[in-house]
Amino acid sequence: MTVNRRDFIKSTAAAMAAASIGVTLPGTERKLFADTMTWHKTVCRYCGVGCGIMLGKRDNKVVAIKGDKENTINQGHLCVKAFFLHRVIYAKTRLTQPLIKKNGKHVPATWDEALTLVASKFNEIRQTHGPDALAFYGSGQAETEETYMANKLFRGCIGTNNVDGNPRLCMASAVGGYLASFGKDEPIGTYEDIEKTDLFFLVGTNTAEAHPIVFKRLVEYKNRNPQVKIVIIDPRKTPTDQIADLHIFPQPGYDLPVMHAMAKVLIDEGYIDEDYIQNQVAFADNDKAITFDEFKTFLEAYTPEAAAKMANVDAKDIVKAARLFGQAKTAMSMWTMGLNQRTRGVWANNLVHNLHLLTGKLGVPGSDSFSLTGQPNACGGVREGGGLSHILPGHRVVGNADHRAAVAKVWGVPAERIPAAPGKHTVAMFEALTKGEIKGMYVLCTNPAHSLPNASKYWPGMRDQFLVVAESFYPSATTDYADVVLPAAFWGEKEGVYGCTERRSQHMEKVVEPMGEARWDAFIIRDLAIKMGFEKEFAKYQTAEDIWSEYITLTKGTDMDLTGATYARLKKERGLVWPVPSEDHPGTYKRFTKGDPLYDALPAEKKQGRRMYFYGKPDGRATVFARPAKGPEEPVDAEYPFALTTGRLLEHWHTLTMTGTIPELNRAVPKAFAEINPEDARKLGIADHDLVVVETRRGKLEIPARVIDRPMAGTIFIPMHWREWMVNVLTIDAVDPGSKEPEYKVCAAKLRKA
Ligand SMILES: Nc1nc2c(c(=O)[nH]1)N[C@H]1C(S)=C(S)[C@@H](COP(=O)(O)OP(=O)(O)OC[C@H]3O[C@@H](n4cnc5c(=O)[nH]c(N)nc54)[C@H](O)[C@@H]3O)O[C@H]1N2
Ligand SMILES: Nc1nc2c(c(=O)[nH]1)N[C@H]1C(S)=C(S)[C@@H](COP(=O)(O)OP(=O)(O)OC[C@H]3O[C@@H](n4cnc5c(=O)[nH]c(N)nc54)[C@H](O)[C@@H]3O)O[C@H]1N2
Ligand code: SF4
Ligand SMILES: [Mo]
Repeated sequence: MTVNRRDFIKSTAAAMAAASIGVTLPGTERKLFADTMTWHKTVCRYCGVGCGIMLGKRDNKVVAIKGDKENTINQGHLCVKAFFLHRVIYAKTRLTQPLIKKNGKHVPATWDEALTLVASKFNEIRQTHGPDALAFYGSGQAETEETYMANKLFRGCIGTNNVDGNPRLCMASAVGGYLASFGKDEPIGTYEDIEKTDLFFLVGTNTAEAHPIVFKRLVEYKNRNPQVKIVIIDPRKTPTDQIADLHIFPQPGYDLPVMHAMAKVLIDEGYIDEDYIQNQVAFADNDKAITFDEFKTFLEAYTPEAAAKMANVDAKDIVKAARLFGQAKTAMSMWTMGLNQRTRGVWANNLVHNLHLLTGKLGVPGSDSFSLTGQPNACGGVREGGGLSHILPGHRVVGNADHRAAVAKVWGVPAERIPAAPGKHTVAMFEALTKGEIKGMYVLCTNPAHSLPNASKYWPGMRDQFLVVAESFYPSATTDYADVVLPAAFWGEKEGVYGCTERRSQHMEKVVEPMGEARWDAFIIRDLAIKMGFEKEFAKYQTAEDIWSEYITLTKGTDMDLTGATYARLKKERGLVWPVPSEDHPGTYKRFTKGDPLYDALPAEKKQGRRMYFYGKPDGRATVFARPAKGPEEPVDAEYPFALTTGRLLEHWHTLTMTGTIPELNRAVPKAFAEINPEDARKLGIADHDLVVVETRRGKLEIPARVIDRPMAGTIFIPMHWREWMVNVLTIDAVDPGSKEPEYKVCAAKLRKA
């Protein structure tokens, strides 16, 4: 069967309202083998939406896939990538044996040879250069159990906080935003709010292509309730745009003033909730407290007219957006990389939270400031599991001695082993690798040679230092540089837990044995640890449940209490939304308010007059921030007059090691392109499909043009997926000073016909 992109779109349009997003209907499972097939419950391998999947097995082979109808998130639906996911298990590019680089070439090795080599190299580096000469670079696609094992080995045994991962490239600004505004990471509400809201505020998210099942729920809800409004702020027209009541197109990197101006209109026109503000909100400049009046004074610079000039938009639209937000009884904001991947990503997050705090549209059904998560376990494994250089499992921080002691105790290691200072964040880690300060690195479930910003700058470090890559597929941009490649069991071949956007942890069943000699990442790390001499600390882990059960003891009594989310329950239920402090607890829909066990346990005097208490803040008040409206690190200029932005397409996943193995998806979108606005194309004499050269201060890329009215004039969009057209030779590696997240979403470029 050949399916092209148009067929996809047409066939699904016939099936449902979410026309262009390729969502399958429940019940479209294969009837073939129905009699001898067994179905197994798991979670989608791809995005942070966290859809439930059933895998059909016959003769120890996965032969079918369908959405899990009992799962509340997707209710049986799947998007197009997921529909082909089971076939990725059997891709020809699966890596089935360990490889060691000899004379510049990868040659097969036994597990014992490979792990002995890694253990001796890591021990030698540790002894000669100290623990900080080693690093672990992980992933929001790894299971919680896998990240937990790596964390224990690197921090608790080797003794370095050089533990970071690709959520730094993705969710770090959202973490920073939640911590600063509300005092605790992760959203307050859940997907349940979608069908209860009056207004969606979508900022810097191409929901239709990147979170299709969320988009589908939004579309269906709006179809049933046409009065529901959708406001978008995004410099690009995307399929998400189809459902917008209002779309504001700011210059990439210049939307902060738009949100300030919206706040100003909300205040000036009386849409704010005085009572809410008085009882649960504080105001601050960057680091010092200010009064509400001082905040109003700050906003004087952001009249709609002034903001419109800064962002190059229409002032009337800003006023309209603010009024829609103000008039709606409830509002739900969603955003993703358009805000996070910016040198002021944390501030951008704060400004969305500001709108909710000023209007009291928070902590009630239908209202939330709800960050969409990119990867399937960025929340679970990394934000909750402590997979960034400054955090520890259970929403703990490295800088806190009690937190270190609590973790060390459960790990059975001396508390002093975990250093008090945070390790290196991603970009700094790869800089240190390139300078030779880090001499050995373990990469798990991510492809940094392709996905890092300004990637080519970091290739020499990967090439010259001792690089170990655990991978399910071969080759990849990163395995090319690896001294040792370890074949990892893929999704479906291993058990574990993923935690998605809405604080929900879900169990994935192991359905089939791994291909060839591939092994589960968590056990690879366990066996490496044992070979490095940490038998006492690691020999006890025999099952996935052993690891999870230990991990959840570290969440007891924290804001993300998972004590009640035992394997026994997770195997039966469709996930649990923390806090879930006991085995009979149903999970928590809204945080910081009635029904949240931490709120309910507060003394009455603290809750007096307050419907929300932000217990992560000393005074229980959330913060509205007066953040200056800073633009991008590299503004356009006469020499580099175009804003280059990068991102995703519906059919493909990141670096194509998975979706690139599916012919149907490749046929739908076979190669990369640079989206160029027709007005720019005309001026430069560029026609559709012409080869063009896009050049930045860091590199040059020859790529086919796609002349289309999607990016606004002056902006170029290039998808991130293809190695042959690697856009990260162009992107800038400047990071947000707070979150250390890189600014993938905007840099300055020039453009010409090739
Ligand atoms: N199909 C598919 N889905 C995915 C993924 C995938 O690879 N493929 N990856 C997953 C992951 S890890 C992630 S992080 C998410 C990402 O999900 P999204 O963030 O939704 O996707 P992107 O395409 O990276 O960028 C989103 C939008 O940001 C806009 N943008 C750029 N600059 C600005 C700006 O200055 N201001 C505003 N307001 N918007 C701006 C872009 O125009 C783009 O439409 O997707 C997840 N889902
Ligand atoms: N230009 C540009 N660059 C970007 C972004 C952007 O918007 N623009 N977005 C950034 C963001 S948000 C993200 S999240 C990153 C994503 O970037 P990466 O994480 O580098 O991309 P993936 O292709 O998802 O890499 C996952 C790797 O893990 C392998 N793998 C799959 N399953 C397993 C497994 O079970 N075990 C092991 N050991 N390996 C496995 C896959 O084959 C693949 O090589 O990219 C970032 N880079
Ligand atoms: S929306 Fe995300 S989680 Fe759901 S099926 Fe698609 S890729 Fe998987
Ligand atoms: Mo991401």
